[in-house]
Formats: sequence, structure tokens, C-alpha cells
Amino acid sequence: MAKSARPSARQSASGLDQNSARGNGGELHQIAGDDTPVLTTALGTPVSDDQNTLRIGERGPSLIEDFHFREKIFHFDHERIPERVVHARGYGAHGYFETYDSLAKYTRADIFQRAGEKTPAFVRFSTVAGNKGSFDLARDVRGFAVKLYTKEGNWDLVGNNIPVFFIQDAIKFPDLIHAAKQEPDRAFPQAQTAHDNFWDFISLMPESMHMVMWIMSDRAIPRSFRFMQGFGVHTFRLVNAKDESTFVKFIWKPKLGMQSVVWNEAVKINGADPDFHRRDLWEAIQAGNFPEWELTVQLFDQAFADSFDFDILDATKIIPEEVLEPIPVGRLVLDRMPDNFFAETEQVAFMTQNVPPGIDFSNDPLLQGRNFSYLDTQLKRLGSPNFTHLPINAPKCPFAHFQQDGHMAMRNPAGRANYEPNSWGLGPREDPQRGFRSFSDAEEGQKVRLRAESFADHYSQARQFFNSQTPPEQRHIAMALTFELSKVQAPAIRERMVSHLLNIDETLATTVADKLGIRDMPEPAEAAVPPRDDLPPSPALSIIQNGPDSFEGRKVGVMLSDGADVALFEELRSAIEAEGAVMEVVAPKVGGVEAADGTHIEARHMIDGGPSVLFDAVVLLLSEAGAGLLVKEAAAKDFVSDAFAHCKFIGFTSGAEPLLIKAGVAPDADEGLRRLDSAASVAAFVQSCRKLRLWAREAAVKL
Ligand code: HDE
Repeated sequence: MAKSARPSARQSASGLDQNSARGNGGELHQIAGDDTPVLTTALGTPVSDDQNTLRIGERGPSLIEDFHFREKIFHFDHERIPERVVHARGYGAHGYFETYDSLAKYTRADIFQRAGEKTPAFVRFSTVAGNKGSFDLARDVRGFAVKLYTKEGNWDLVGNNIPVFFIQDAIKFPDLIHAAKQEPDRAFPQAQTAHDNFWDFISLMPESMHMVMWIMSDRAIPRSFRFMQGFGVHTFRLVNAKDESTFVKFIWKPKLGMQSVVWNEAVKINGADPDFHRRDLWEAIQAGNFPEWELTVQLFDQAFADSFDFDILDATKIIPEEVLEPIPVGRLVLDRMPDNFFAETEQVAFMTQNVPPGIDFSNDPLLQGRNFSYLDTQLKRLGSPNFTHLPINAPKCPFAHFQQDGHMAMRNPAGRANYEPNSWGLGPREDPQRGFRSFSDAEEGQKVRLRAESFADHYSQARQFFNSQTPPEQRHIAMALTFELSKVQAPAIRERMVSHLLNIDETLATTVADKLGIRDMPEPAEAAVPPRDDLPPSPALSIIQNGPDSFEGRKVGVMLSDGADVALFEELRSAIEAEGAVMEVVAPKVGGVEAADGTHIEARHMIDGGPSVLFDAVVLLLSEAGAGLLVKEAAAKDFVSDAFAHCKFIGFTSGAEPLLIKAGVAPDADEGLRRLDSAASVAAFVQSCRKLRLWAREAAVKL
């Protein structure tokens, strides 16, 4: 075929950049019609043929003069920029922050001056260790980076979903990340810490033990970005108009409560839907279910800092909420997905040093190192000092300076003066009153490389975290440690880790040692200071104790077969919707099923493509004949046995019983199995789902 089969399209009248046209591809159109814009080169030259390169004769060589081909391939060849060295895999959304009340007493930051003030925001969630194409449900810390476009400049609160960190000094960061990522000779494992190098390093770094408890807990396998907390981690300062400083720790709390998955489920989600967290955020925002967090602050003065059990500059420590109550100061709502992932989520540049007047740093050595690092990484990744010209990074308030030129400069100062002071009367000048003033703390001392004695307690808060968990959560920590260490091939590293666990909790240590098959228990690791056992449990640290009080924002998978009871289905649909939850139909064929009364019901997934790990609760709404066919299907049996093993609530019709039994689940095994035969039973089922999981089942299931 010599010529393109594409119908010719008339040139668009406007000639404007057609790429700016939005549309998420929801509807299908004919391939090209009269109103289709004309394809052009990057410089606007209309293109006549985008199917064939220019050549001599039908089968002859291609011509260098084919500038359309050259430009197209050139641009394609340069589409990639370096991925982030950490937090490479991420997903972002736009929204706003709304201030509750004036915090003028504590800070002059403009964002906190007026009740009801709305500030545009962009948030990027991420995993840390995996590369850009890795799966979402890795066991990992989640980044929780918030950019607030305030009226006095951008404020980046570049946090995580865990309030502590592995290390106390930024100088160890490259070692930590090298050890966590894929091993350099073999380039695996990807997006996992379950390997020798990670545990070798960690077991040689007692300061990481508190963080180890957090990453082995369910915090590291969140169900959704929407159900995670976020933390600024370090101690920062608020500084008021009188230049008085108050220390502050920032905590984001999800409106829908916290929720995580179980490990066996996470592993299966990664296969069934590697984009599980991305899809969840995308779908929630597209459906108008805007996720929301409350920003809370722990405020304290020097006297509190001096009297607190640990050093407030040590990022491996928290201040328990029971000791210092977090005060709500505003809410963050995410209500819009980016128009383009690359332009916004990939090119967004967060930097801890982006703070507006009224917010300042503490001497936390990790924070100080971060303030140095983030600028480097943006230059490497985005390739030009003008990365602040990108719309996602530019401030939304007026700005004026004399920086000019450089790669990709999109705006330079206008006029003759590009320096100050100048006597042309042109350009901006500094303002000692309105400008950013660093808090003027008195500092003196010798030049040393020393870790403060006050940073030396590495086990007490690890123990406090473990003691604050419910029994299922403690079991999960033991199982996670066992899993991770079972992937470590050097027995000495496994034993070294157990020696640390002995300083945290003896039962935890012996459970893990037993499950790993360690015969001779090692001695407890030498502790720089003796671990304390007088720190009271902090219930705020448990996910299960801080879950939601409704099923809002969660998802039910309803398995349907031909001959299903349509009335019951409709009852279920309205009960789920009334709860603010979402329902998705799973059926033998994606084309749907024919209900008992002949109604056609569309499906979202075929059974193989919609395993129960994608849902928070499941329903088997099957006719007897339908179940009779499904008992022979492995995917249908897995759907049921996984939902049961993952402690989910399961609703079922009497017709579905044979499938339950075939999947090894007794229909009256426990209170999480709910017979559905009336509106009342449907309502009771949806209500029971508010508990999210029936943890009492877990001991019986023995995952
Ligand atoms: Fe980061 N970190 N980090 N980090 N970090 C980066 O900056 C760094 C640390 C965090 O979605 C990098 O733009 C050092 C703690 C998030 O774009 C880099 C140290 C916390 C993100 C960098 C830390 C974080 C990053 C890589 C030790 C929680 C993703 C790409 C002192 C409070 C932001 C980039 C996004 C990204 C350096 C430790 C959070 C290299 C040197 C502690 C959420 O600059």
C-alpha cells in the first residue's frame, strides 16, 4: 500500500496548539472527520502523511530531508528524564488547603493568618525504593509531599506516611538507599527490602530500630493513599511577627480513617493490579469523592523540649500524641487530577528548603542535610536551573528577581536593569519587614563530627511502638520480619537482627527466631543506653484503633451469575451507595449476566480479572445454577478463599453456598459470613463492613 488510508482532514481555523485540548478519552469517535485538527510538526507545518517516511521509489532508501520524520524520532528519543533517585514511583493530584483559624499568635506565615483562607496545593504520594515502573503495594514507606502555593511563596512540606526515619544524620542517606535498592551486581530485587544488603546495613545501624518496627507494621502496606497519615517528621519552627519561635511537628490525618491490607493480599494485588493505588486515587477524584486530610500541629516550647524524654532534633523519635495533643489547623482536599502526568507529577520539584516567612527549620541534622540535597536533585532531574519556570513549580503569587538566562529560560526580567541596587529606579528591592528572616537562635560550639549523647537511645520507642499495637498488628509485625529475614541468605545477618529484637520485645524476638528456625538464641545486641520499659502504650500508633467509623470510600466486589436475584442486587447497590462506598460487579463474562427476571446487568470484571484482593468486602450473589458452574472455576474458588483468608466480610445468597464449601469456607464459619435474603440482611451486612476486617478470624486462617 503506497498511500495512507487516513481520510484527509481540513486545516483547523484557529491554528492554535491543539495539544491543549482536554479529554480523558471516555467516548469513541470516528478516526478522522471534517472537524479534526490538522497534524503539524512542532513548528506548525501541516503534515500530509504520517504513515510513511519519504523515500525514493516504493522500496528505495529513505531521504535525510524528511524533516517531519527526523523531528518526530528526535523528540521521541529524548522523552525520558532521569527518574528520582528515591521516590521514583509516585502519583499526584491538585487540591487546596483551607485554614481553620488564625495562628498569628505562633506564626506570621500568611497561609495561617485568616480563617477560611484557601491555598492551592499539589500533592505527590510515592514509594521510596522501587523504580518508576514498580508496583504500588511494595512494603515500603510512602512519600507524602505537599506543595502549598501560598501568597508569600511556595511551602513544600515533604513528608512521609511514617513519622520517624531510619537514620539520624543525612550523611548516611546514600548508604541507606544503596542498601535498600536492588543489589548493584545483580540488579534485583526490585522495590523490596527483603534481601541481604538491606538487612545487613540495618542490623549494623541500631538507630534504625524504631523505623524498622514501623516498616514491618501494616503502615508500610496501605490500602490507599486516601487512608494514610502524613508526617513532616522533623521538628520545624513557627515564627511570629515578634520573631518568637515555637517548635512544631506536622501531622496529616485522613478523614476516612486509616486502613492497610495484609501482606498476602499485597503480594496478590501487585499481580492483579500493579497500579492499585494510582487507580484508587484517580477513580475517587473522577467520581467526585475528594479525599481529605486534616492538618494537625504539635506545638511546644524550649522548656518542653528540655524536659521531653528524647531529643526533639532526633528524627528517629516521635512525641506521642498522648503526651502532646495535635491541634487541627486546617484541611487539605484533593479535587483534581493533573491534565498530564509528566508535566505535573513527574516534573514537580519538592524541596524542604521551600518555606515561607513564618516557618523555619530546627537543627535536626537530617533536615539540614535535606535542605542541601533537594536542589541538586532537581537540577539533575529537570536539567536546568529554570525548573521553577515550569507551571507546576512556579509560585502562584507575584514574584520578582534578577535571575536570568540559562537553559529553557521562559521568562527573563524586562527592561534595562538586571542588577540591584540600580539607580534607574527599576526592579524589585529587598524588604526587611516583609522578607523571610531566619529565626535568630544563638549558636556556638566547636567544629566537631559527633553524634549527641541525647540521640543514643535506639530501642525504647521501638518497644513503645510495638506495645501500642493490637494483637493482630503485633502478629503482622512478627510475620513481616519473618518473611523479610527469610529472604536473607546469610544466617549471621538474620541472627544479628534477632539480637536487636531482643532489646525491643522478647516474645517478638523468640517468635521470629522460631519461625526462622534459629536454634541458638543470640545475645541481645549491645545497647548504648539501656532500653526503657516505662513508656506507656500510645493508642494513637495503632491503625486498627484509628480506623473509620463508616464504610465510606471503600469498595465491594459483587460476584454475579446468570439467574441472580435482581431485587437483592438493587437493595445491595443502594445500601452500598448510601454508605458512600462503591460497588463493582464481577461475573463469568465481562459482558454481564442475565438476572432471574431477564434483566441484563453489566460487569466491570471477569472473575479472573477481578480477584477479591481488589475489594474491601465481597458478596456472592449467585443462583444455584450459577454457583454450580463456578465451583469448577479455580478463579472463583480463589475469590472466596482469599476474601476469607484476608478476614473480609462476605455476604452470600443461599445459591452461593456450594461455592463457599468448595472454596473450603463453612457458610457459618464466623460472624463475618452473612446470609443475604432480605433488605434487612443487606443493610446489616453493609453495616458490619464498617469494621473493615474480622481480625478474630485471622488466628484460624493462619496465613
Ligand atoms: Fe527525601 N529525597 N531525603 N526524605 N524525599 C528526595 O528529592 C533526601 C527524607 C521525601 O514526590 C529527593 O526530588 C536526603 C526524609 C519525599 O517528588 C532527594 C535525605 C523524608 C520525596 C532526597 C532524605 C523524605 C523525597 C529525590 C536524608 C520524610 C519525594 C527526588 C537526610 C520526611 C518527593 C527528589 C516527590 C525525595 C533526599 C530523607 C521524604 C534526593 C538527603 C526523612 C516524600 O533530594
